[in-house]
Amino acid sequence: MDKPSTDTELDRRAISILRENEWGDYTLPTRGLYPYQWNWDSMFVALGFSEFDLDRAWTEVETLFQGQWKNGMAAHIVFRSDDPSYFPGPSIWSSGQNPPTSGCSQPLVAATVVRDLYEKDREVGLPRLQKVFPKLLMAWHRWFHAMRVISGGSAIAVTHPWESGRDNSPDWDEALANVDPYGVTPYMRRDTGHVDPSMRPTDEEYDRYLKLVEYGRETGWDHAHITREGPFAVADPGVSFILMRADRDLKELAKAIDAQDSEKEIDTWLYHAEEAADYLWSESQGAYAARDMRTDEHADGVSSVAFLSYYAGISIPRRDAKLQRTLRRILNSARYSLPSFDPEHRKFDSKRYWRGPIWAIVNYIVARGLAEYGFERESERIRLDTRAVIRKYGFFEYFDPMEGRGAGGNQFTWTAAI
Ligand code: 9WN
Repeated sequence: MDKPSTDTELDRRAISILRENEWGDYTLPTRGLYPYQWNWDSMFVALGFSEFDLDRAWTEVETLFQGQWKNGMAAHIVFRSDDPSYFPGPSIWSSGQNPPTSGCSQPLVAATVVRDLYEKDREVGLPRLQKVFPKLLMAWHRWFHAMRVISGGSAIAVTHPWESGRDNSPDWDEALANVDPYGVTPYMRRDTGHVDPSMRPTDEEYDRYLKLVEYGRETGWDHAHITREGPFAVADPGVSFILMRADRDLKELAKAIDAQDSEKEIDTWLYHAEEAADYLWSESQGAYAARDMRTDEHADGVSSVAFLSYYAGISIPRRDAKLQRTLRRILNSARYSLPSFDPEHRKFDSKRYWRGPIWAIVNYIVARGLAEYGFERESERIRLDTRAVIRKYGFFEYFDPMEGRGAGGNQFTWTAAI
């Protein structure tokens, strides 16, 4: 691929990747590797489109909700066809939905993006906001707060690593080790036919991912049951902080359309935000860390999503001093920021997916939160490093934080969107 050398060229190339990956009213994460609509990918894509085609941006949001379940969940993948180049496809998930979807959700960046689109042009945005608001609020946010909370607690669980969007993060290692893969139906991976296997999750992880899908399917996708009783439930700083931010943005949207009852309901969710953050805080690591809800054990390493607390609107001075020290240590230990996992940890792997590589979308939201709290230097460093690796290597799915090199899929939509 041509390597763009100026920002204008970089922007032009980014726009053409968004256009090339359009698939009618929605956009593929990249051709070949991911032939369907993915939930949070689409929302970042909408943000990218909003820079030059606001109408198309709203359409991207609207199509995601075609895959919304009656119980409110916006699924993590919407399958409008059955493409043999991706596994697991619609028949494995067997969701019983039309269009077919996967059986879990993904980080809820939607309300934040919808607010951004609305703020770009309120007149154009109002009728579209009014239509999408009940789906977002009445349904999806409420689904998370009802179905992914274990009664008596405030923490938000993910019940499949795919729901976190950070599939093979070390954050799941201990909890995943407790998922017994015995008897998983034999299958053939497709991802490793597109991408170097050393950059992807291992077969042992895949067996467990599939076992969790089989478990969900056997319950008839009873989400409350899966959260309460299933083999995997981990409180994730990523999903939790992104949801907190989305709740705050949803509240502003409720004000914009004068939905007072909704505002009150959102307040009841926000009331538990600090408590949910408390559950994630690990004093020994000086950071927010994933926590297994079956054992109450914290993951023993720091992921980049730990620093999304600012984006979430959570700032607790006695913790923030420590969190900033941890952030500085991590920034100093990689040539390019922000590694998805602590480079000084024994589990760090600079090339393997969510165990070290840089992801432009996470960089964007972490940097946005840091800037909002006045950490301009750190935020700017993350922004410039993101641009530097893209400029040097191209619009890859993720990047090696030590060498900067791109990895995974290329011509990647969300990287172009950012
Ligand atoms: C499983 C599409 C998706 C992203 C996820 C990323 C990866 C899928 C996979 O690709 O996950 O959902 O098959 O590897 O981890 O965040 O949404 O880009």
